[in-house]
Amino acid sequence: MELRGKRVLVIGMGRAGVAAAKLLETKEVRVTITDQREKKELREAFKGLEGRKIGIEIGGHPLELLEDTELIVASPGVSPNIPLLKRAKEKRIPIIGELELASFFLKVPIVAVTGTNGKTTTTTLIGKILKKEGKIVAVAGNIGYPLSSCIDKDYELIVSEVSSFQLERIKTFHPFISIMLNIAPDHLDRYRDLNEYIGVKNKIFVNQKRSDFAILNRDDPHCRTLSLKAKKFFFSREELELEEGVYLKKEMIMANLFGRSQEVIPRKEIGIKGLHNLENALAVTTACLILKVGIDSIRRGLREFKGIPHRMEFIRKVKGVRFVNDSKATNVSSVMKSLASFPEPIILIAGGRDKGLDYSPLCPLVKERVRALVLLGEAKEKIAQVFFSIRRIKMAEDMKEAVNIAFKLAEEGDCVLLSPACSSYDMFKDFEERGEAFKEAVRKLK
Ligand code: UMA
Ligand code: ADP
Repeated sequence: MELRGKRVLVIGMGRAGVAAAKLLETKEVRVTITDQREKKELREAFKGLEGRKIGIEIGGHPLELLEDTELIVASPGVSPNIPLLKRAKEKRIPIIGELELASFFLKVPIVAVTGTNGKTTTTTLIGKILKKEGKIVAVAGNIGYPLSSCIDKDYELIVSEVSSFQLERIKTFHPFISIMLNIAPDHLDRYRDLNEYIGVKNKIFVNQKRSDFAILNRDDPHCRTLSLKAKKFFFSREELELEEGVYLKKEMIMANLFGRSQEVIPRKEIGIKGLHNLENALAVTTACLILKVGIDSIRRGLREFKGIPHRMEFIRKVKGVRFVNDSKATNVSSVMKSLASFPEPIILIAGGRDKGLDYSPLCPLVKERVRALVLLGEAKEKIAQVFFSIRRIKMAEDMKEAVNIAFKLAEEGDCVLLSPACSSYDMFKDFEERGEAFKEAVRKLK
């Protein structure tokens, strides 16, 4: 799309919006950026835009902004239901996302990673292995480094974490390799129902051609049945042998790709632990083999990578009680994986902003593994309703109180686990700030 000289409106002055506006300005576009927040909350954004020829409208999104706008770039966190976007739709002004904008200018192959859980872990590990192999690779997207910041740099390849919010607004975005890790209910405060969420996730494949690849989780009912144009490779931790794909056979990761069968690494040598991380490791192996990475680099990467903070992160042991920070578990499905990963009785700290999810699938695991729940945030009453008849529940006002209560409830040999099943935006800037608050409170325990 020729954008030079066009009038483009960017909505949202967070990481994605600022990167998009800067990219557009360098491409000689007449760009305005708008945010609902006030100046004092947008210091970082203003700093990022300093010295640029970019119009700025803050404290709301007046409809007049649409008057001569020819294209809108909306940040992922901006709901399609805000009045400005509804009006723009009526006026048939094209609306795209920052990911789509970046893809107009990207000339290098993209490995795109989506799914409900495991995106950041998988994206990060693929990036690390490719770097080990000497590739000049950007690790970008929903992981926090917008794709718009990758343009006109010397990258040979981009590994991008891709969210449903980003996929919602693509038209031409075209990955060479797409990875779908799994599907479980999430973001049902944004989507009508699970089907709408799945439809958006599937958009990752729509522009792929026969010469592209799709890496799919064979053990996930949704991924198993996808019919695609791209060449499909499955990974599986449940099937003993795949005619084509990467799988677990008697504790050994096996790869059967491009007519070659080989042992990759014994499962126990993988640095990231838990069944869910095994799935991530299988997806990573598949992607790296498609990209012709040497088997030694793959093995080294799988061994050395120990995971990322805020995902089942061990903090410390106090009086025989283990403390684990899983602040990034922002949906029910990821909490299920965490609960299943710990052999010892758990004191579960959960709650935050509800995403329209049903918490009842957690009941069997809560019954089996959880000694007591400590709840906080906007969703605490909703969650308490689900579990009050099966487990002891305590309410907390803030993270410090939650940690103190959990410690009191714990017995020697227990695990206190922060795994919220909710987003963090009711009490914190993001899941990282929530995880840090947990760690701080744990550090202060005597
Ligand atoms: N805003 C408005 N009007 C609105 C709504 C928001 O002006 O109606 C403004 C806010 O005041 C704020 C800005 O928009 O200033 C925030 O935009 P944003 O929420 O899109 O956040 P960014 O900082 O641009 O970060 C986004 C992604 N955020 C979301 O999808 C919510 C980041 O993913 C991503 O790393 C970043 O772009 C770079 O690509 C975060 C995330 O939580 C990690 N993602 C969700 C998830 O993983 O579950 C999808
Ligand atoms: P995402 O970027 O998709 O949110 P992360 O790698 O950040 O994924 O992990 C988020 C949460 O999901 C963590 O709590 C982690 O323990 C859990 N998780 C990671 N990988 C998987 C997976 N493959 N299946 C289910 N849960 C997972």
